[in-house]
Amino acid sequence: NTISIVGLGYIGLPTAAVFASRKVKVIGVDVNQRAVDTINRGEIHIVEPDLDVVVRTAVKEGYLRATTVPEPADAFLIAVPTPFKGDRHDPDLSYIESAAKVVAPVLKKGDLVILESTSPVGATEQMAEWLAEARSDLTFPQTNGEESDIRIAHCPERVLPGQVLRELVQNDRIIGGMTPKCSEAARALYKTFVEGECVTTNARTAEMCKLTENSFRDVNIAFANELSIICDKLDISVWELIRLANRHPRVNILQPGPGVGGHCIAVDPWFIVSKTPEQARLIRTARDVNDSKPEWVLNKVKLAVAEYLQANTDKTAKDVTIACFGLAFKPDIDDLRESPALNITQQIVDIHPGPVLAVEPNIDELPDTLASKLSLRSIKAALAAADVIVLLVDHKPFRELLPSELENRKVVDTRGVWCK
Ligand code: SAJ
Repeated sequence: NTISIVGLGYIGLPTAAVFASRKVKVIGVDVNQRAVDTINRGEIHIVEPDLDVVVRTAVKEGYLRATTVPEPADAFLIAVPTPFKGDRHDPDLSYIESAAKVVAPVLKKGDLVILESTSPVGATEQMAEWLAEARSDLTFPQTNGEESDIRIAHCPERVLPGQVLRELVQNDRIIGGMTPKCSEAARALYKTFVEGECVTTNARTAEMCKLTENSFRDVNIAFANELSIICDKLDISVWELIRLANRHPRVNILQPGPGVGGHCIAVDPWFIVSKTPEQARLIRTARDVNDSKPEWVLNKVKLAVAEYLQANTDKTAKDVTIACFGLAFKPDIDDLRESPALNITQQIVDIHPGPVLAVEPNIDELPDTLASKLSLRSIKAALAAADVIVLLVDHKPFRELLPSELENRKVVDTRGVWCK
């Protein structure tokens, strides 16, 4: 059996590598020639612990090969991005559409096509339609049910960045076939490497299940973020409050922060909202609460600068050095994409007339857009220079700092690392 994985990004490449590590022949397909060349050299173009070793071995042993042009295979896994577009945050299915159009010509009777990309409800049916339009010589589940030539399923990924290789194997998997036979075919495929349970359902439920998981997390983080704003008004430590409330056996509040980042939790709830705007009231409000948190933090930083100036009347804003601790979207990773910490730092750079420093122990260089406006410093150098410290990510080295090292600085701690 040969498997083709279309889209070799954060999900597609680890999935390809894990199949290949089980001695399954994998053809990886991506539109990005540089990514394809990198993989064929046995290297990787994304950051994920241990992935480099697995890819190197898979390529060396001949189980994994990448190309920009799809080739025939027995199963196709589509793992392309599904961003949103416009003010209404409507899902953009154009990557799925292109993937379907390039895969269609190489399909043959008996093949299985799986959509792994996080998708709005109905996307799998839509993908099946795009495939059917391109191949009138084959039959598809939406018209031919169990008798169709091609089997189609939605099997959303649910792995945590930073833990992808472990979670791919260990997590339970939701398998949503367009028919029961489609589910069975997909389940047999995933069983090659999934040690968790492969639970079958229909495609629409599988789509909604993935969106629900990430919306659940978003709503819960929004609750924590709203509490932090309420507690600030009422002069209560939100960190202590949550610790205390969580001693109740049925309460488990998440942690407030500077906002919600990453490529999933801040996006997926919109796929529910855009389909059912009248009904998805809480889910929409949670998005708004989390999206407005960076602005609230920015105001806290302005206030800290004002307080510093009140206590140091010989100085002006130009003399105040602000150090931003952490740029990544969550702790102990180097991923800066969709990061509220990065967004806040950029806004501070734009409004503050004095020096702004950044500390990000997980990267060696700043992105080009920031490099001219901001200096990357070590923890020690930033502590020595800073008048105002803004803690944005609870990276391990920051958690290990002693309170005495922060003395005489104004601190805005968005993660409760130092101000407990
Ligand atoms: N965050 C908080 N407070 C918390 C927890 C998280 O502010 O208590 C913030 C983080 O700092 C980060 C954001 O939320 O900015 C998202 O981080 P995360 O660790 O919650 O999730 P992701 O985006 O890395 O991965 C999520 C996971 N989904 C769930 O846990 C339900 C993962 O399992 C999914 O596979 C992934 O989204 C995805 O690809 O959809």
